[in-house]
Amino acid sequence: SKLGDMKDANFPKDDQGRVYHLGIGPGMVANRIIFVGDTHRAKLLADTIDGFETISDFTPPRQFRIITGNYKGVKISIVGTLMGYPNTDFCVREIRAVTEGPLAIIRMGTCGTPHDLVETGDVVVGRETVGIVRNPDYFRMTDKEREEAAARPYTITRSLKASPEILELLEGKTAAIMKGYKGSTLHFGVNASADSFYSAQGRLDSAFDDKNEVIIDELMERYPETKALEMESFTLFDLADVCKKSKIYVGCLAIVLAQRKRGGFLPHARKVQMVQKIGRAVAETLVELKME
Ligand code: R1P
Ligand code: URA
Repeated sequence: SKLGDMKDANFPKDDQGRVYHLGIGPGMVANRIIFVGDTHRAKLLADTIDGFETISDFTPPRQFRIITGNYKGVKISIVGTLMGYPNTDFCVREIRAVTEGPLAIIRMGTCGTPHDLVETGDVVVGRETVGIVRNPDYFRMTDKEREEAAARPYTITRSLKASPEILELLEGKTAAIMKGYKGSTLHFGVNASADSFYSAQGRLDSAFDDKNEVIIDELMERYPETKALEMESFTLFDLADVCKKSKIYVGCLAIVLAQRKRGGFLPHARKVQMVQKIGRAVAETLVELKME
């Protein structure tokens, strides 16, 4: 039924405890969750993970998507988070607000790669993730101010590790599925989440003075094992790390769409194929994960 009027300015909920943007209340999302940016990918996974039985499929007015189903006797939700840091923040916080006990969230995304040895169509499991954040002040500072503050146009953050319990399962499951597969290779490495698809990912755009010509080189110098460049996993790991309510286990993997060194973009049909291929690895990881 429709969301009611919001009651609380600090953390808005309606009289049934449903949160403002995701529109879910207690019991409307599982504690084991797959995050995807693209809401169509959420549906694709629900339809193609063999044995996944959909119980509910909900799209709130803000166009997130929450599909919940049974897989091997365990409740799993597939959440279409939309793109970027702020949307991920909505999803993690509003899901945390309507659930109790430990959560496990694995992001299954798409990405670009800044790494020579990674090709389009490959899969990258992120053992850790860093953020790349544009520094707006830099663009308005004088040279003297920049020097005094040692300011840079982009901040590359410290890295945050995936939960070892998820990583062990996810690496094993994806490796088993990809074994002997000719079309693409599985990689393990660092994931980097940028706050823009464009500036902070080093894309050049003559319409904007982005000062981002060297950002990819800086990233590779600091984290040479960076193999995936996307927009959400860092926020997920960051919030899990500071969550005080109960533990949030996190992991991430991504299908490589763009080869940023050599050029090239994966055709849509191949992307769909890869989603169908590796979805089961993520679902099985969530089912087998032992949460405290
Ligand atoms: C950009 O095109 C989007 O694709 C990637 C990025 O993280 C960003 O959200 O992931 P998804 O395909 O999961 O959305
Ligand atoms: N998603 C991203 O964030 N970047 C890419 O280059 C491709 C997909």
